[in-house]
Amino acid sequence: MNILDIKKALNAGDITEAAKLTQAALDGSVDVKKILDTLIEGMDEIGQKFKKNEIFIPEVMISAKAMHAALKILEPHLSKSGIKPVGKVGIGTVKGDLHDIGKNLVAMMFRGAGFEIVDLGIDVPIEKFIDTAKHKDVNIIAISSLLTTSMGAMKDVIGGLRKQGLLRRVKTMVGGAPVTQDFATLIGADGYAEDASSAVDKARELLGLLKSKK
Ligand code: B12
Repeated sequence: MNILDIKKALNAGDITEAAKLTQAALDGSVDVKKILDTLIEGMDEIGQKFKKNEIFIPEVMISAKAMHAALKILEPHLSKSGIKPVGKVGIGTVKGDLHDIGKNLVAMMFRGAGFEIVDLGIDVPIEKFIDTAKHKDVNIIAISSLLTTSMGAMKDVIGGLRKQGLLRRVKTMVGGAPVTQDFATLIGADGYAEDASSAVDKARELLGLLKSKK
């Protein structure tokens, strides 16, 4: 088999094929890290296409599902081979807000880029974000808001994290349709991104995995 076919399966959103090819690569003794890198590259390409409006949410969702199917097969081998996730992100939609499509998309792209995700769900109380930062060993707390009425709670989450001294070791990211860079700066968030693939770039930048584009 050609390992690049895995990328094609991701692009086509072919869940069965992505899983089958990942298993075939493992059976053919292809290095686990190489398989993972190929998958991540594939998902990055999908993220770029999404950014350029060449593909849309349904395609990204289905490709992300194919990625999940491949990662599920790879997961036990990854832990055996000692490859560490590139970072750990606690993500949730802020208190008062039930929108989760964008948040899920961001979480999927993070997973695709090799991050471990703690998905806190929707309508997440401030204390739950703080608890996650305290006890779950995350590098980033990512907060989503789709309502102008729930945006203020993002500030409270960041304020709560600051009060507890957690901002020394945890970075914060905010996003969602009504959120802007100006708002993010105003509430003291470390990062803002307008879409899921930029969110991955920003997280890499915050963790020093990518040089700042500034
Ligand atoms: C789908 C939807 C719903 C669904 C949600 C289903 C679900 N499971 O999510 C339902 C029907 C439940 C719903 C309910 C409501 N909704 Co609604 N909803 C929408 C709608 C149409 C689409 C949102 C969406 O999923 N977009 C697609 C995703 C992919 O985009 P996204 O969320 O923006 O995410 C991207 C980026 O923002 C970013 N991002 C998102 N999160 C994060 C986080 C981080 C850390 C980062 C870096 C980036 C990032 O990356 C994502 C991917 O690229 C929007 C309209 C719109 N155009 O936004 C209204 C909208 C958000 N809703 C609105 C309203 C008013 C409501 C209700 C109050 C309606 C009502 N009267 O009951 C309720 C509120 C319920 C609640 N308490 O939350 C308003 C908000 C207005 C405002 N300014 O506050 C909007 C804008 C519609 C409108 N024009 O009036 N809604």
